[in-house]
Parts: sequence; C-alpha cells; structure tokens
Amino acid sequence: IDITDEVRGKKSPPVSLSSSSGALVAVIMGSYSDMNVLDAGVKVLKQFGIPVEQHITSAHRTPDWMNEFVHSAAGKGIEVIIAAAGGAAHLPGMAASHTTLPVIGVPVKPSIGDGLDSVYSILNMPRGVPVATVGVNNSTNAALLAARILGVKHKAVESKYEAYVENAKGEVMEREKALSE
Ligand code: RP5
Repeated sequence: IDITDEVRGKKSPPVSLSSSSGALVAVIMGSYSDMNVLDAGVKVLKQFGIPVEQHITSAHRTPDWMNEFVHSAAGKGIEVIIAAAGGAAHLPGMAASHTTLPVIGVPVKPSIGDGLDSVYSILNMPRGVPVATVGVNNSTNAALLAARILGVKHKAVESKYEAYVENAKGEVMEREKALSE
C-alpha cells in the first residue's frame, strides 16, 4: 500500500516535521546483513514523511559504539528506536537498557532456522525493560508502530496514518467487490 498515492480522490495530507537533529526515528541494526530486511520499513517511514537515520550498532562487535549512540539518541531528538538483529538478537534489548525511548525490535531471520531464536531473544525481556516485538523480518510493522507512537504527538503523522488505514480498507474492499461481481 503506497500511502503517497491518491486513492479514490483522497489526497494524503502533507507532513511537516522537525526535530533538533532532523531524525525522529533511528533504525539500528546488528549487521550490514540486516539492511535488506529494514529497507521496507525505512521506505514506509519515508512515505509518512518521518525523518529517519540508520546505523550499524552491533551489541556484540561494537558494544561501546552501540552504548554511545543509544545514550545520545534522545538528546539528538530521536523519539523512537527501531532495532533489528538476528540469531542471538541482543541489540533491541541492550538498546532498551540504555534509553527510556520506546524501542521496537525486529527479529531478523538468520541463515539457519526459522527465526524463532531471534523472536525469543527480543521478546523475552526481563520486567522493567520492555521491547515491542514485531514478526520475523517485519520491518513494515515496526515502521507503522513507530508512526502510531509518533502520531500521538505529531498530528501530521496521525493524519497520514488515518489516510493509510483508509487506503488499506479501500484496497481490500475493491478486491472484495471484484470477487463478488
Ligand atoms: C546479528 O547477527 C546481526 O543482527 C545479524 O542478523 C546476524 C548475522 O550477522 P552477520 O554474521 O551476517 O554479520 O548480530
């Protein structure tokens, strides 16, 4: 669903956002190999007009850089962190332990297995350090959840989300209508 499309004559309202650093969402990943999984989510964020920055901040290979980036994120104007990792997927949880910003974890399917190890690594956090977890490789839902969170404060994002929901509804109903004809 392309929210930038005009659907049935309804045009998505323009989005005007700003923060001190420019980016409102930081997309961080454990490895460059996670990038292809995140492309869909980054595309959604851009369609919503949400400024985003991306970083490789491995919890295992570059723990000091991960700490440094996550600690500095809120001060730079970041409001939501999307963190993707696979296998022993510690990045989202470690990120959540270094910030009070909302962290959305994207479990990445490793080269071996179905990705459930990634899911459990991200989902089973100790009480007090929550990470919102989406489905395996589902960076689209991570981006949409980030948009919902931002929409509470940024009304332009909320309006975009409402347009997105209308478009999604319209697509289903058009297919439903075509089936019953
Ligand atoms: C994790 O290990 C990364 O998030 C990635 O999903 C997985 C494999 O990383 P590479 O060996 O491909 O760099 O840290």
